[in-house]
Amino acid sequence: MSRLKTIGDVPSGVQIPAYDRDAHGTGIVHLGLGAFHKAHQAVYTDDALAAEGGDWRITGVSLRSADAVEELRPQNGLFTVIAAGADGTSARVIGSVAETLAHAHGDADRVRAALASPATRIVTVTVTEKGYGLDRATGGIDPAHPAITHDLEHPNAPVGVAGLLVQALATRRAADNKPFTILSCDNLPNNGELTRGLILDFAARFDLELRDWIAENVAFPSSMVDRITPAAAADLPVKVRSILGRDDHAAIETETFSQWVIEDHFPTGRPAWEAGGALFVDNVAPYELMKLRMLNGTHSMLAYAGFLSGHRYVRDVMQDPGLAALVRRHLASAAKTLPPLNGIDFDVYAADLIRRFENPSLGHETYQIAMDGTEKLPQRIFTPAIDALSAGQNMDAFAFATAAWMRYCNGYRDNGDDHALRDPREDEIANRIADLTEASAIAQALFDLPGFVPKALKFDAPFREQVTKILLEMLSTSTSNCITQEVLGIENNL
Ligand code: CS2
Repeated sequence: MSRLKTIGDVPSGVQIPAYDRDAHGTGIVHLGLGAFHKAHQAVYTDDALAAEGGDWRITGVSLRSADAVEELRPQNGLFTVIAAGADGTSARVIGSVAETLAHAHGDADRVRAALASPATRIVTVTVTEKGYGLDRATGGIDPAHPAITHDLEHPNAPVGVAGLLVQALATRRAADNKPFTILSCDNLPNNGELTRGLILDFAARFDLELRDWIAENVAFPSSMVDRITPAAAADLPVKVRSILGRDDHAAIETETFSQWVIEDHFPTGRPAWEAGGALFVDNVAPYELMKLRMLNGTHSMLAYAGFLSGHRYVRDVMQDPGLAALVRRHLASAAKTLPPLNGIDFDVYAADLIRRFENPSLGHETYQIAMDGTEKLPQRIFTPAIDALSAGQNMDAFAFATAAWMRYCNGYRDNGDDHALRDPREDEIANRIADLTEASAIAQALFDLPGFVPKALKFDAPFREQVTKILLEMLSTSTSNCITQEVLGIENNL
C-alpha cells in the first residue's frame, strides 16, 4: 500500500493542516523527536500556524536513534495523530514538522547549522528526565552522565543537550546573532530553571564570559506538559490504514485530553500556541506540582504495584478494585500537599485523572511507566512526601509507592517472571541488593542509594519502618496480597 506523502493523500473526514505548509519557514528546533512531541507540541504548533501563521515550523531532531527520521522523512514530515477516548477516536494529519534530522546518523552538521541559524528563535526539548544529565544535588551538570562526559571531552562534536546548546549559543554569540529561547517540555519541576542551571554550568566549564552572556540573554521559560501517549501498539498500522486508506509509518495514538501551561517569557517571539489551547501564565510552578504529584506520582505507584501483580495496561489496573482504591488514595494524599491553585478544584482534577487512566481505548503499559524510577520518584513521590511529613499528614500512600518501587527493583513479579529494571542506575541497584534476602537489608540498601531519597525522608524513622514493613509483606507474600492489606487499612482508617 502507498504511503502518506502529501496533504492531497488524506481522505476527507480526517483533519488536515489549515494552512499552506510551504508558505511557512522554520523557527523552532526541537530536540527529542518522539511520540510525545508529535502528540503534543507539534499539534499545538499546527493550530498556531493555522490561526496566526508565522515562520514557526519545526526542525525535529532525534539525538540518538534514526527511527523517527526514517519514518517521517519519506512522508515529508506528515504524520497522523489518532486521539482515542472512551467515546470514540478522531484522526488528524499534522503538518508543522518541516524537516527531520538524525543527529547520530549523519546529520550532525545539519543540526549544528539549524541551531546556529538566525531563523531559529526557539529550541524546545523533550528528552525525558534522564536525557539532560542534571545533577539534582548541585543543580548543575552530572559529570558522570554519558552525554555530559562525552561533551566535556569533545565540546566541538557534542552529542547531548547541554553540549549542543552551549556550542550553538557560542556560535551565535561569536557571529553577533541573538540567542534562541530554550523551552524544556519534560516532566521535571521548574524545568526552565533546571535547564538554565545545566546550561550555565556546562558553559562555565569552558568560557565564563559565555556563561555570563547566556545568563543575561537567554530565556528559559518553564512549562507543564500533559498528554498520555503510550508507545505505539502493535495494531496501530492496521488502524491507521483503515482510517487513511494508506500507510503512515509515523502515526501515533494518544488520548483526547491535552494540556500545556507555559511561562510567558519569550523575548525572541513565539507561535500562537494558545490557538491550540495552551495556557500562558506568569508562574507555572503550581501547575507543575499538581501534574507531577497527582498524575505522574499516581502513575508511578500504579505502574509498580500493577506491573508486579500482573496488570499489563493502566486500564486493567483501574479495573482491579483494590488498586483503584489505592489510586484514589494516592491522588487524595498528593492533592493535600499542593498549594491552592486559582480556578482548579483538585477533587475534579483527580476525578478527571481517574477517567483518563480508565480510558479503554489506550494500551498504556505499566512496564513503560515503571521505567527510569530513579529519575522519576524524587519529584513524583519524595518531594510531596516531605511536604506531607512536615505538615503532619498521613504518609501511607507515599510509603506504599516507595515500597512498590523497591519491590520492583528485585527484578521479578508476583508470578515469578523476571524483568529488566530499565533504569539508568539498574546495575548499581542490582549490585547493591544482589546478595540480600532480608527486606530490611534491601530497604536499607535502596534508601542509601547515593543522591536518591532525600535526607528528610531517609532519616525519618517512622517512614523508613513503614516502607520496610510493606516491602517485607510484599516479598514474603505477594504484591497482590499487600494491595489487599493496604485497602483494608484505608477502610479501617475511615
Ligand atoms: C508517565 C508519563 O511514563 C511515565 O512516567 O507518567 O509519561 C505520563 O503519561 C505523561 O506525563 C502524561 O502527560
